[in-house]
Amino acid sequence: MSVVGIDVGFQNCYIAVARSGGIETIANEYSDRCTPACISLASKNRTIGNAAKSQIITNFKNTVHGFKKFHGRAFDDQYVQGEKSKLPYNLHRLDNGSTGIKVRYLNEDKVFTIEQMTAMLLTKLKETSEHALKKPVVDCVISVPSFFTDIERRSLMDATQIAGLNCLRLINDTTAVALAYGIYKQDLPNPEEKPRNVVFVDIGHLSYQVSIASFNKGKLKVLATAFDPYLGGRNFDELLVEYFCGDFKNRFKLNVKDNPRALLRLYQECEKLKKLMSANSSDLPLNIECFMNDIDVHGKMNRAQFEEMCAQLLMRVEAPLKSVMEQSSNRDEIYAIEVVGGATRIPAIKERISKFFGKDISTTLNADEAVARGCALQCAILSPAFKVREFSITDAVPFPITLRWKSPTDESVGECEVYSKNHAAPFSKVITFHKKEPFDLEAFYSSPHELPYPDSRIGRFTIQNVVPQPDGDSSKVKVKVRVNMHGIFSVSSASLIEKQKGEAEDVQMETEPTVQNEGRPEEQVGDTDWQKNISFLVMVKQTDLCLYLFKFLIFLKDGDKQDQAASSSKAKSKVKSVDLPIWANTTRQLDQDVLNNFVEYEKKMIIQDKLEKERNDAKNAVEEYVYELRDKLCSIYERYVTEDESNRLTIMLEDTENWLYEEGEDQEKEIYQDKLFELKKFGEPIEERYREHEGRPRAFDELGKKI
Ligand code: ATP
Ligand code: K
Ligand code: MG
Repeated sequence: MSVVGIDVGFQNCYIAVARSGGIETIANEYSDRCTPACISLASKNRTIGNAAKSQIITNFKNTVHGFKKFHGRAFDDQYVQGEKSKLPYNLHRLDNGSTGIKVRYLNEDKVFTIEQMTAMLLTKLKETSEHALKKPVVDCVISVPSFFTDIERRSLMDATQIAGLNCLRLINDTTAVALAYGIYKQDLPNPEEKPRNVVFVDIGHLSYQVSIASFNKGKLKVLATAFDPYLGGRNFDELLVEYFCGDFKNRFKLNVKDNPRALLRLYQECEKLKKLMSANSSDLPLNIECFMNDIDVHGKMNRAQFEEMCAQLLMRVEAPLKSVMEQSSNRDEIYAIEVVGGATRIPAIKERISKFFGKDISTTLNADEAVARGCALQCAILSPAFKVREFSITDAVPFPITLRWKSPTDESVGECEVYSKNHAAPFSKVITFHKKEPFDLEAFYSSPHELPYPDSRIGRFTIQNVVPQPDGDSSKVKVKVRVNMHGIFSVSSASLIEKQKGEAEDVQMETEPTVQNEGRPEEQVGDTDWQKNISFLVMVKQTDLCLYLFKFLIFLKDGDKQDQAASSSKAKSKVKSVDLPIWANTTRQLDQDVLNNFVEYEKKMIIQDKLEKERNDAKNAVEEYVYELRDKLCSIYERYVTEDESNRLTIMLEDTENWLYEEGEDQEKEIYQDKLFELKKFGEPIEERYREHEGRPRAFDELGKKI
């Protein structure tokens, strides 16, 4: 099994793999460890990563980037609509209302879903890791912003499936960083000692995330997270672009915003300038030749000016820090503040963070690669094939989750917050209901004001086949809910407890039920140790009408908690449990057949890219052979060809060259292969003669030496 960690950034992706030597960040075919999150579609193929990035300006309508945050979003979503006007490519409303991307591909108009776009990117990253590891890559761990909601996570999981990856865990960016920080630390406090609290800050191109985690030997626990989903490096680029658009309008009378190509170029130059300003506080130039209407433009900026310009943005650095501290312990107990992410290189950002804590920040982690490394470490931990130091990771639920239930026959409604904010995750709970008929459970995020997503619904789950007991009493129905390894909520199983004669009223420890899910089967990784330790708590709740008494038990299954009650009752009671089917309707998840089609289509595109590459290689081989033979004919082969032969061949080479520019420009692979074969029929005998002659004196010399 492969051990691969992938950081899918808004702008930059990184891959880390486990090899015998340890965790290693790997480079792509351009010897670049960063693969841009960029895809360019064309008439014969698609290019992904660095090659696509170089198409941003030339093929701007079909070069897609900056789409990560569209995952799980409706076309009408405010964020999507806000981005739409800024993007050089077209967005499109899909039939189900979600966001699609419209491009020209294989000479046709084509709309791709966001899942498909991310899958393309993942295909590229998969290939890069396969090349490095020299074996197929399927298993991996992928990073995700900690504030991604259920829908966004499900959408990203769909993308991994389209790319043929088996994502063992979607791990939160800052949790991956915490793992990369903690796993090698030799001096962490012992389990019984006071933990070490560390703040992790990651500011990327789009988003700003912060978390606080506590460490003891062999474990980390995320205490709290906070974020500004729309504060990152690109906000700073945008301000610079705004400034220079105004500047160029005044001084050169140019309307940059009317010209997409010029605007994209300006973005690139402003980003470069921003990076330079991080290292240099003096005046720096911004020059672009032939910018628009054949005009060369030039401008300048220095750090002080830049910081003044960005005052509003810089003010936003504090809020997430404040939030994360308010949610957890006080600030004297912070051992270190570790910062990663490209935008934390901006000196003013570092200053703000440091000032907030009254403490120097530390940059011991690789700002670009820490997330990917953490992902690879998590993958190694999950992999049976790899031996890693024992390290347990407890993440936190970012937004509280509530369950609401309704009975179809009576009017009774009840609800319960099953996961509070910062509740440990992954985590399962079992809720026991007393019911006579099937019922619905509705899951939703219960504090919409803090949700960086417009819809608080998670899904509706119908517990089917519920029947009364033979004596007409309500049946005891146990429903297991879960926030899984990916931070995704699900009602994972339900069972009906049948009364037997002589039943004790005690609660049973349930056997692991089989899940009948109308959606996709979930992953089967980890959390088995929960079954060992169970504790429970009983809650009683009355409906408004006081007609029904709902009794439900919540079992908190937690590795940290001990339970005697459940296990001791097991021996006494005689009950039979029947698994119940669950009909799950989670919002905006791809249907299985749609997903299957995407899987097939992705495979087709991979083959198409491969064929196109082979075709191009075959064409290049002809071209190279023409140049090589022509070159040799008037140098090393000269002595071995007659004038007549040489003339004939020269004409042939010239014809081939012309052909390559005309009708041979765009042919099938086989045509190029035939062409090369034809040329070689003439070229190779000459090559042979040359070798024979060249070889002779040397062979003679060798013979001489031996004698
Ligand atoms: P996100 O985490 O939001 O999904 P990402 O992971 O793709 O995005 P990073 O690679 O962490 O983002 O950071 C990219 C950002 O960092 C860009 O805005 C880039 O311009 C900025 N950046 C990189 N180096 C520097 C630097 N030296 N000075 C200022 N900004 C920098
Ligand atoms: K990144
Ligand atoms: Mg990032």
